[in-house]
Amino acid sequence: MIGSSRLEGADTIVAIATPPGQGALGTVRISGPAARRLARELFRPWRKVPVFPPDRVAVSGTALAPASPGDPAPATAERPSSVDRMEPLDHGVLVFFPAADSPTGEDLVEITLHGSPVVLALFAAAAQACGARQARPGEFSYRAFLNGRLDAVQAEAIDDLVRARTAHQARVAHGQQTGALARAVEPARQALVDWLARLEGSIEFGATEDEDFLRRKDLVSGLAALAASLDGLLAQAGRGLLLNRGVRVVLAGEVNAGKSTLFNAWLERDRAIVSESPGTTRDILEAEVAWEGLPVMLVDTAGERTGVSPAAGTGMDPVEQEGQRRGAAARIDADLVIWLLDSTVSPAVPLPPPVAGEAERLLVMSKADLVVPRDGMVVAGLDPGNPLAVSVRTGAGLDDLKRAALALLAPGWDRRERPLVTRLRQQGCLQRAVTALTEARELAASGAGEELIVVPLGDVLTALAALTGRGDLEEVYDRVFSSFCIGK
Ligand SMILES: Nc1nc2c(ncn2[C@@H]2O[C@H](COP(=O)(O)OP(=O)(O)OP(=O)(O)O)[C@@H](O)[C@H]2O)c(=O)[nH]1
Ligand SMILES: [Mg+2]
Repeated sequence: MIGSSRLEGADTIVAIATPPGQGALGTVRISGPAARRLARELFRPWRKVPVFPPDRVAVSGTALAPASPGDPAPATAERPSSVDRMEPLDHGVLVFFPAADSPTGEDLVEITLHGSPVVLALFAAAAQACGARQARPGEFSYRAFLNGRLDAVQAEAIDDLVRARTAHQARVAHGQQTGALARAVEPARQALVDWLARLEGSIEFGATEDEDFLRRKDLVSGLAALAASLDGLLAQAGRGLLLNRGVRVVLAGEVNAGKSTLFNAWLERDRAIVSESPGTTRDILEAEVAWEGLPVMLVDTAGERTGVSPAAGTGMDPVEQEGQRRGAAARIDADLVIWLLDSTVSPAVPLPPPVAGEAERLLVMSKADLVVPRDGMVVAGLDPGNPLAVSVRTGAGLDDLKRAALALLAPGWDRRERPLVTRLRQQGCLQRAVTALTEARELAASGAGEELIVVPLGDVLTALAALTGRGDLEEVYDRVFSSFCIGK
């Protein structure tokens, strides 16, 4: 299985590790068997060091690049570098990590130079001229995974951490990076290995129920407890997945209802044009905010003119019609539509029917500061006892609306929760494990033979191993013969 084998015979890869564009600093990473040689060819330390590059010590010096850029012949083993003459490129700092404890599990060099895209590109090209290959996306982490430095969930967590858009996402990703999910699953996995070992022992040695290492009743309840513990992880998976991908909330409603005003208020900046003339917004405007740590893409759209059918050609500006068409499309892509109803329009205009596939609507009365609440404000779909009313002018109701939206978007959301399952892949592995566990428990409860029960239990173990990309069935066999030694 790939997770447990070291990566043999790998080539050496190079990449600029910092984002594109200018910055104070930029880092080039080189990983692979030739990393040490490349460090010597591409970097001249300022101070004499007994051995260059020293392990895990930052060394200042001059980075070099080929003197005459051209089309160098490919490097070979005898003549690894095709470059004969190097010239200074920039000053920088080099750190060498020997394979034994490097992040990738291979010799790794990180050279930090000034953050000039040109300098960094020339330096990466110099490494290639000396025999390295341009790394593929994610290849450093992939090598770390193949070399056992990371499990699959940890590798995903690094990706999540780099992509985190809210502090909460970053904290959750960091938890996963430390192996929190693998640790949470481990007790269940251990228990499972134990059950499998007992069952295998019983099959192998023909032990009967009286020999008290395998009572059927205990097996059934043990498997139920295992399923419950994995179910607990799955229960948070929905929120973990939401945290990872974020949600889309579309602001919709009649023209002039106050959508753009609310959009700006939630963004805390003057992003959309607001005016008292109806039909101001035409384009779709998007901006991301964090609600209780959940990334929320807010989408402002063109207002509707109920009763005015765009198709009927009522003389409505074609640009506005196009805006409405785009707004309707945005409501299909949404996770939630907040539909604003202008409190000052009385009686409230009828709601246009939802477009096919439109996300759930949350109805809200806007401009609450302009009206005295009165009994007549009953609108179809609004809870008459508890209409959500907001005023951006006074700020009234804005937090309640956010809470109501969050309750619909992510039931049970609590920013103190750190979900361990944040990806569909992880959820799928756990789901497979629970399904197979259920099957095994049912077999056990119905009195099926042990040789039948071990089949789905093996599937559970495979699913859990797939979760982290580690472990295999061999472990079970080790346990059978090492810890069960039933008199040969
Ligand atoms: N008093 C008061 N006025 C508001 C409130 N919200 C919006 N308005 C005003 O209502 C008018 C329309 O606001 P917009 O935010 O442009 O409305 P919209 O729904 O985006 O309008 P369109 O883009 O034309 O569909 C502006 O004059 C706002 O200042 C509010 O809470 N209280
Ligand atoms: Mg608007």
